[in-house]
Amino acid sequence: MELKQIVTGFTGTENCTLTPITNGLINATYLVENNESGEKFILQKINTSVFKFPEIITDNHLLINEMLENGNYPLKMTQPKKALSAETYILKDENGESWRMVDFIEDTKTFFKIPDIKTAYESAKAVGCFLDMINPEHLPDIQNPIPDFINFEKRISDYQISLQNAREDLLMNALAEVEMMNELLFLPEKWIDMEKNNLLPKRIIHGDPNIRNILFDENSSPLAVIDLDTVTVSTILYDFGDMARSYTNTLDEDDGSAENNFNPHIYRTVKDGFLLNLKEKLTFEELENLDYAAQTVIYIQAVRFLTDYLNGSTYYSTTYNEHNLDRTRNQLQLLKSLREYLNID
Ligand code: GN1
Repeated sequence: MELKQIVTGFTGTENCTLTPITNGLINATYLVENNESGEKFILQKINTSVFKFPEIITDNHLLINEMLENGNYPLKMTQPKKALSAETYILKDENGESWRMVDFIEDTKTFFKIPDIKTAYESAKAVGCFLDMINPEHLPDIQNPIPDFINFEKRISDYQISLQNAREDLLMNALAEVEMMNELLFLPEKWIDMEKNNLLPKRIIHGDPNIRNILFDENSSPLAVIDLDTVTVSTILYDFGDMARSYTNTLDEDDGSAENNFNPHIYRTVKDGFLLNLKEKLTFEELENLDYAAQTVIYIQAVRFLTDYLNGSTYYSTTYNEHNLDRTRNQLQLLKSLREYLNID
């Protein structure tokens, strides 16, 4: 019922066909097809327990688009759509849920895993190009959509609180993972120190450049970098690390089977693609710490999944009890394999 009102609020008619799209772990997404005009849109219910101020998302999105439009950006961008009824990009339904719409880019596909080396290179190049174009103009105007999203000190303290409060059975299931977290705690500690000592320049970053957030054409060439919800000001090492984390994984993110799930060729390629536009612009510390960043962002992602598991899985959408534990295992296996490749212990 509410959905019809929302669709009408954006398109002017309730005569639309809605198809759910399962891609992200946070927001609910639908493809909306206007049966009268044939136009297509993407409609999302914003998870407001994560994004407390949804307006920030569209404010940032519009600023990013402005920067891309002013540059020679070779990729497409999505445009937020204003509601017809009000001067706003966010509509609230009668349950207080927040909705936003962006236009739909035709003839695209997405991947959950990188299919081959070429796609890895082109995707990393696309993200590098995106980051190059959105810096540094408007840096002071970008708002932080999720407080402490990239605050690793807070991530670790949240994890420690979850350990103290976890149900006994969940804790017992995760003993091996908790042990590995303890052994590698020095990874985020170094990051926290570098930030405290201002060694990492502040830049506008994407915040979630995983493979699911790139749209490809039929030849698997990147067409658009999407999902600008997490755009914020932080270190660019986060984006490199998250991209490396997502692209090098040979398994689905929730496949916890103990195998080597890291692809070293893709890792080297991702670095090359990422640095193509950015190499001359990054500082010595940034360039020196790419391998370290990849490890640390994987570690933090594992911490986030494990924290959620121990808290009873309230943050990430899950379809079975051990889902977040499998995701944790997948990340820790990836981290172990990356460290083996880098010849560390
Ligand atoms: C979430 O929204 P989605 O599914 O693209 C998460 C990312 C994680 C990712 C792990 C706002 O991304 O930070 O890296 O899951 N987004 C948020 O798959 O927490």
